[in-house]
Amino acid sequence: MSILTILQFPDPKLRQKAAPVVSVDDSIRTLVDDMFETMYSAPGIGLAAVQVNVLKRVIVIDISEDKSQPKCFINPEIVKRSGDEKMDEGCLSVPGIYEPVSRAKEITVRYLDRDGNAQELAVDGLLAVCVQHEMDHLDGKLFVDYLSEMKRNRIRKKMEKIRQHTM
Ligand code: K2U
Ligand code: ZN
Repeated sequence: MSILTILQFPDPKLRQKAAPVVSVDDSIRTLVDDMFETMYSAPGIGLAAVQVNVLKRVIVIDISEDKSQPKCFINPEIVKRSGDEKMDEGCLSVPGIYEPVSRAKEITVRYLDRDGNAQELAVDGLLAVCVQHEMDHLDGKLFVDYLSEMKRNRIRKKMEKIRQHTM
């Protein structure tokens, strides 16, 4: 297994759109395993393939305290959403920034699991937030896009300054 490099905002590669997975084969399962290892090492509770510069519709999530609930969603689609809830969000591609974002409170998501089986799952709470956050990544959307332009520019400048100092 490998720890992959996580793209950092404002890298334009984070704005790429991922393509559907045609066949859930061993190469996809290796990607999933590498994404879990990368996510746990960050540490984070979610990761989308676009964040590691892979343009496939794959996300991994584990909101448990003890890495006991790994969930992989391939070609995820939200088929039902209800309510709305505001929650502070962070992102491994925008480290150190946490801002409130409104999203659907409950969602039902259809996806393929790591064996290629079709699944449907109704979720709420942090898991629902995370699924929506990661699915945005697959379309090149970041949680900072829900903030004001002024806030987003301030975050962009901060990240660029950090990047210059670490080069
Ligand atoms: O996309 C990512 O970078 C993963 C996020 C998942 C997340 C998004 C929104 C709200 C919570 C989590 C990272 O895990 S952000 C780091 C983090 C870790 C634990 C709890 C909250 C945020
Ligand atoms: Zn993120």
